[in-house]
Amino acid sequence: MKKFFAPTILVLVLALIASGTWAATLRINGDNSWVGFVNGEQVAEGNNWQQASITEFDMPDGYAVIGVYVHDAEPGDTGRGGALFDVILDDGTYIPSDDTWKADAGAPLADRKDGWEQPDFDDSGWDNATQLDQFGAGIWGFGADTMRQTLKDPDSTAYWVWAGPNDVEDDVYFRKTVGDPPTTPVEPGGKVTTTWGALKAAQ
Ligand SMILES: [Ca+2]
Repeated sequence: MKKFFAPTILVLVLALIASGTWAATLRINGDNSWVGFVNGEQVAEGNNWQQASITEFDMPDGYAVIGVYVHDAEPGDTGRGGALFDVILDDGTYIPSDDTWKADAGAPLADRKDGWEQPDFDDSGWDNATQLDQFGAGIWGFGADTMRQTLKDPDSTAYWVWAGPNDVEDDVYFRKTVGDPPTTPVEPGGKVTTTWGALKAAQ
């Protein structure tokens, strides 16, 4: 009897942890470069628009505040900026970049100090994102085959987005709360566990 006790407790504990912990994946492509945040913590970056950064993270509180910054390297109308990203929750819920995300343009990331990426930041003054072509279409469509090498399982059905016309602003910020936030606001607690964090710790 005794030898079954420890494994049984272990299974029960693991089941409890699993039931209270959501996992999710954040995938970002940006033209030309980007930085991704979960609950105010940097979790991703990239500068090859055809190769998504892919970050897995835990949501111990069942929700998370996602922040995405994208920089267009060509000033003003000399180049068009674009951001394409999605969040996939572990129940299969697919949250694409589209015009339901909040968007704001401003100073480059290094000069922006208003805490825009923090969970408690008030983005009520931001507009909704400008929704451009869906993945696979439009001016970035020619790169879709290469992009699918990283954007698979599931295939992206997100939309390219920006803040305002995408030949004006070059530094654009996006925010959205994903998952199931509590009805009474509570800061998402704990440190975000991500593949990015593991990679940084190993360096
Ligand atoms: Ca530009």
